[in-house]
Amino acid sequence: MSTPLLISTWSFSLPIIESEFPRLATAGSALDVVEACARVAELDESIDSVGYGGLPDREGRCTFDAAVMTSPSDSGSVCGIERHRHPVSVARLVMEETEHSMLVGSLADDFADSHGLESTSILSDRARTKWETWKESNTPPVPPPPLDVGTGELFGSHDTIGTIAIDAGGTLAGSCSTSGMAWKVPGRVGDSPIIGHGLYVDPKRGAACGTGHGELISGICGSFLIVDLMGRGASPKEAIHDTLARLAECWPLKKEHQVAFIATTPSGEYAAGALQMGFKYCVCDGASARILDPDIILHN
Ligand code: SD4
Repeated sequence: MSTPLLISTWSFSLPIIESEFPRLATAGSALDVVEACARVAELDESIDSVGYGGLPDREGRCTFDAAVMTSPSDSGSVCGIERHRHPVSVARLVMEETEHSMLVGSLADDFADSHGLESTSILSDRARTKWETWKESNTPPVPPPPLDVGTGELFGSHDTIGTIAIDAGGTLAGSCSTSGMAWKVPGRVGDSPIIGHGLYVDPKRGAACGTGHGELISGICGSFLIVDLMGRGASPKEAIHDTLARLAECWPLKKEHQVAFIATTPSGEYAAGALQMGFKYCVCDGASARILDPDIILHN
C-alpha cells in the first residue's frame, strides 16, 4: 500500500483536489481521479484557460488540448478539439480505445462522436464577450504573465490544470487540460497535449506536468526532462531547478514569459518550481489540502 497523493497546478484547483482525493484513498484509480479533476475544471466557466469558459484564438474560435498518461506505453491526447467540453475524456478514450496516442482537430471530435460523447458549443458567452472586448481594444495578443494570488482569484491567461496522482496501490497517473493561449494564432498547439512536453509519467521514474508558455516548455521537452533527471537520481526539486535553468539558458526570456512545473517521484516526494513569481500549486495527501508557493523561483 502507498500513501495517496494528489498535486495540481494553480490555486483554483484546491477545491477540486480536495473533493476528489477521498477516491484515491479508497477504490479509485489514479487515472480516474486525474481525469475527474480535469473534468471539474473543464466545466467551470469561471476558469478562462481550461474547458468551457476558456478564451478563444484571435479569430474568436475556441479549441481545447488535453492529455492523460500512466506510463510511456499508455498515453492519450487530443489537440484542437472544437465540439466537446471534456477533452481530457477524449484523450483517455484515445489511450484506452485505440492503438494511437494522439488525435487532432475535427477528426478528434468525430472520434469523440463515435464514442457517444456529447457534441456541443465550447465557446461560452463570457469568453466571447472578453474576445470582443480584446478585439475592439486593438492591443497586441500578448497576455501578461499569470499571477496567482492564492485565493482562487486568478489574473492572466495561463493556467492549464495539470494534475498528478498516486493511488493507494502506488499507481501514478497524470492529466492536463487547457484552452491554450488566449488570442493564439488559429491552429496553434502548445505543450499540454504533447507527451513529454506538458506531461510525462513513468512508473519507475516519476511524473511531471507543466503550465505556462507552451512554446518554452516544448523547446526543451520539459516534463520528460524532469522525469528523466529524477530517474538519474535527482530529487524533484533538483530536477525542476535544472530544467528551468536549461529553459532559461535556451530561450531569450521576456518579462511576460512564465513556465511552472509540478513533479513527484514514484514514492511521493514532490516539488514545484516556476520561472518567476506568480505561480502556486496545490497538494492533498490525506493530512490536509493546501495551497503552496513553489519550492523554486528561478528569477526572483
Ligand atoms: C499552452 N501551457 O497551451 C499551455 C497553456 C497554459 O497555463 O499552461 N496555461 O501553452
